[in-house]
Amino acid sequence: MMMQTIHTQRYQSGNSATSSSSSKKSTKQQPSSSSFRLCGSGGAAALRKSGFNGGEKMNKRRRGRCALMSAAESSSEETTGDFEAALDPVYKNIFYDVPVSNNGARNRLIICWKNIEDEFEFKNPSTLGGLKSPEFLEMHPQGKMPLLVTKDGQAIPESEVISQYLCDAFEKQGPSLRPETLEAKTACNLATRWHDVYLTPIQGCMYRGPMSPEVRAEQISEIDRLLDVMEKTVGGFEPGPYLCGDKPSTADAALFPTFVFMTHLLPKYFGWENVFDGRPSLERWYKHMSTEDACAKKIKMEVMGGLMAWDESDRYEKNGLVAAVANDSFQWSY
Ligand SMILES: N[C@@H](CCC(=O)N[C@@H](CS)C(=O)NCC(=O)O)C(=O)O
Repeated sequence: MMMQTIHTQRYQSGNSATSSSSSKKSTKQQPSSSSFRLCGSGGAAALRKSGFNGGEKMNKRRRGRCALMSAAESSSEETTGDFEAALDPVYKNIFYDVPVSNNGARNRLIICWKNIEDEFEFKNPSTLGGLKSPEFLEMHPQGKMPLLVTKDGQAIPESEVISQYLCDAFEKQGPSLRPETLEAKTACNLATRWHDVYLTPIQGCMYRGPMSPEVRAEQISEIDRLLDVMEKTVGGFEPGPYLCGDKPSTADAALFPTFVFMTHLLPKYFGWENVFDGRPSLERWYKHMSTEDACAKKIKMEVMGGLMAWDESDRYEKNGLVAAVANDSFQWSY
């Protein structure tokens, strides 16, 4: 989706430094070797520009972190411990996103379920010059949101990777968000996979343009097919109330914000009245999330704020969506 600039209060629009009220030391987070690191000059500049505690404190922190990492790579645990102790613990994790972003919303839902909001500063990617700025690209080579920069200076792109990181780094806080049985785990992984690999790459057909009417209609039809696939995947876990049993999981987090998009945009712009028709498990689940789960309700409001701002703009006239759907030689509702 295109970046937009709706802000809730939690999102910082400037480069303000992290508040020192965050100084309580929390769950220790160790960087893994496979992700993007910020010890190169570009990454450090990005951190400085992002307001990741600019100035001397930040430099001290960065020197400490980079020294820590090179020490950890080449030396003993003892040395690593010394550097760790020297670090100033006032920093928060920074989460780059905007409220309407469904991919980021899955992470915000997990942050809410785990009640760890104080550990994060929420920032609009525009505070780093935007998704395609060199500073942002240094940390997220695909130039997309969300992006998590941990207080240790580890940049973590990709929402599902961030979800799994949150579950591990904050394992002891709140629900585990990982189903207990093998069957439920597999179903949840599969539902997430259907969503991430097949649904989100085409979700733009519900709100983006320009796009040929043929492609848009084909992708709307594919959404219909994928809804059946997902219904079948989670159908055995009645009565839920979550997708794969009685507790929420990372799959609920992954799917829910995209369902907020579908249940708003498909009836309103495509005349597809009920996306749950013939999909009772998904219907029951979505109703529970929207009405009973306090965190899901909150995240829905954040996403809806962005969608309603799109409604109020002339976005869909301008991008050709309205004209495409007026052409009834294509099928738009199922
Ligand atoms: N696979 C990525 C998808 C990220 C993605 O497409 N994010 C959208 C916002 S929800 C975005 O950044 N769009 C702007 C763009 O692609 O330029 C993830 O799960 O994080």
